[in-house]
Amino acid sequence: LDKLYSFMIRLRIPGGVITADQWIATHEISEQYGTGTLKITTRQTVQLHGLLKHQLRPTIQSFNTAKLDSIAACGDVNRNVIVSSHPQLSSLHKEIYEYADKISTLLLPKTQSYYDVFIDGEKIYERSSEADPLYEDRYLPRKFKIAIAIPPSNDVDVFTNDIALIAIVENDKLKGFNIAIGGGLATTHGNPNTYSRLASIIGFTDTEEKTLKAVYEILTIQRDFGNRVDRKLSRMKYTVDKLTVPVFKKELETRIGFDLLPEQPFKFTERSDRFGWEKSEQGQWFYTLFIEHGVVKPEQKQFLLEVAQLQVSNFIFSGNQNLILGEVSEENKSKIEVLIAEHQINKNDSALRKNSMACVALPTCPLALAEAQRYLPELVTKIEPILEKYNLQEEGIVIRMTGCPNGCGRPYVAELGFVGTGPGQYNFMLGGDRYGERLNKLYKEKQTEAQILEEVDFILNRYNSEKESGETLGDFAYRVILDK
Ligand code: SRM
Ligand code: SF4
Repeated sequence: LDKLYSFMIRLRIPGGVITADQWIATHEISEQYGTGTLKITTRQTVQLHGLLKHQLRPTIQSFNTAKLDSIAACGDVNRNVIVSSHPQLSSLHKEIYEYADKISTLLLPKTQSYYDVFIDGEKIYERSSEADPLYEDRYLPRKFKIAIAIPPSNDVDVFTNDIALIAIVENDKLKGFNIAIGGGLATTHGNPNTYSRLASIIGFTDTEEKTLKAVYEILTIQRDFGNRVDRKLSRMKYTVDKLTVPVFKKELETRIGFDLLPEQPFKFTERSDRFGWEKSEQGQWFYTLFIEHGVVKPEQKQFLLEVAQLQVSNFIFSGNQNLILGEVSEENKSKIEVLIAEHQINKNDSALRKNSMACVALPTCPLALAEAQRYLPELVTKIEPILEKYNLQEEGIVIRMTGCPNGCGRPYVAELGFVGTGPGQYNFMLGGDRYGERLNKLYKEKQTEAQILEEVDFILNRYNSEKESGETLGDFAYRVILDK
């Protein structure tokens, strides 16, 4: 008798947009083959857990029929390309969003084995079986991540990616992208050679051809120079630091055959999602639903199924683990409003909760040392009264938790970050800025819940009485509390 292996499947959805029919398919597949739970990830896609080994092929085949795949959602290849998810914030969203798809396709491994193993040669997408000039016969030394941010929003935490593209828009025209390299968050407890790093901006590209060429060749540099001996030190951030940023840039310019232009000015002024209804310049409506840590609750799942059945919107996953019902016309908006009321979807969640993010951790993640998505809601409930005590309940403080130092919930760019060290214990990270442009620092090691709450009370008390006008908690803590 074979062991009853159970698997997790993660979809590849560049830019995080799917159709209503694809949502219905995902819903049905999760019911038929998974545990019924749908988890929206920090990289704009969904995961299904608890798939038994013999159900893998029918699951992947069902996704394939819905034109969804999980190719390169894991492995030492380029992962899901993410892009700022609020189309109502920029009239150029569609144009910029299409880059996610183009980059994802450009960097897909050419192997046919996914189809051979899971689909039985029955192809929905036509794929060639040519040699793979990018991954060759060795793939990359490690996973690789790319994000595209559309200022003023940094909802994708762009600088935490191996490649960060920042769209530069002037007079309603896309001028090009600032390119940054070498972001990455994971550390390993007890290994001082590992560190989090924000990507360094190396220049600007002003055409699609040049941008795609630069992106592609950055991967070939990592392929050729990355560390293939120690997987703990094999992300591109270490390659960038080993070569140095100027040498990496020089090597890139040699490979692409042109010089990068000087970086262009930009400004991030938000990172969180815009909840509720918002209208785009084109007159379409977008409804952002708060989904705590991406775990779609049963009543939300039923609501979303009924919305999908109306066929009046698409479904957009945000990098903050939330979901946007997009491109709704004026006349169809009221149909969704009826369902919102019927399912009592609008909850009065605090600003802190809406800005919280947690990774999966226990019980499914084999690397978890502590709870995260099952526990952070409880910790937030205990912090809320402290915020009220100091009249800070309107503050959109970014709080994040992960069950281990890999950083899947990006806790190292939170204002209040908690990184699991063991059961019920967390490293308390403090002083990241609100918009994801500064890493936080270790404030207190191995804190229990009681210690965390005591520290939070101490910090919020001082913040309330000593902050400068307009100063965010992260900036205050960095200026005043952290021992630099
Ligand atoms: Fe992650 C491994 C979940 C975003 C850094 N991550 C894992 C695995 C697959 C555990 C494993 O290897 O066995 C987790 C699956 C748990 C489960 O039970 O489902 C897992 N990571 C997640 C997700 C689902 C967290 C979430 O709650 O949303 C995110 C899925 C993203 C996606 O759709 O592709 C997720 N992981 C991230 C991020 C954040 C990001 O990319 O923006 C990071 C930090 C950024 C970075 O890469 O530097 C991240 N995950 C890791 C690492 C450490 C990589 C490294 O550089 O060392 C691992 C472990 C590894 O690769 O060896 C890991
Ligand atoms: Fe698992 Fe650690 Fe990632 Fe959380 S941060 S999902 S515990 S690997």
